[in-house]
Amino acid sequence: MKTRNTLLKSIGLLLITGAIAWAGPGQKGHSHSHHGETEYGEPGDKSKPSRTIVVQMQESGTKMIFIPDVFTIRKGEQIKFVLRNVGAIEHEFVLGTKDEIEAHAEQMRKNPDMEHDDPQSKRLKAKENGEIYWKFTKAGEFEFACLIPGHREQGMHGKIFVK
Ligand SMILES: [Cu+2]
Repeated sequence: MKTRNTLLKSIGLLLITGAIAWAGPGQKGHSHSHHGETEYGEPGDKSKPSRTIVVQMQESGTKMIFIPDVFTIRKGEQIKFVLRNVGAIEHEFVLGTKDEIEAHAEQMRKNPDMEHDDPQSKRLKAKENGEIYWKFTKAGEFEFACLIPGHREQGMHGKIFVK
């Protein structure tokens, strides 16, 4: 009986896989989207020219801040973010839309040890430096923040205007 169930499951899976494959050609218009593309752009390419923006992360009295905390970027521009954690504790830099950052922050509150290892974020220990290459391909208003619980609430967030 067990084998029969497994066999039925396999057939089911095959049917599902087949259905997905079959649906493929219908979405022709979307098949050229770049890997890693988001509403606010796509991972940058180190070998291509980029403008460098240095961002400092630190504690400041009762606050935690990014310096600077507002950037204006031309649509299509690639940015090399040079991140410097000059603080005494760990911080991170996460790019996203406002909604995405908020959803992500909620996840972090539930699972504070969650580490991001994707092209739009970087976690840095005290006194550590890092970099992110990002190409802003779409106009809009975006955010960056440190999502270690409590940090964003204490001021660790900023705005990115892409025009
Ligand atoms: Cu932080």
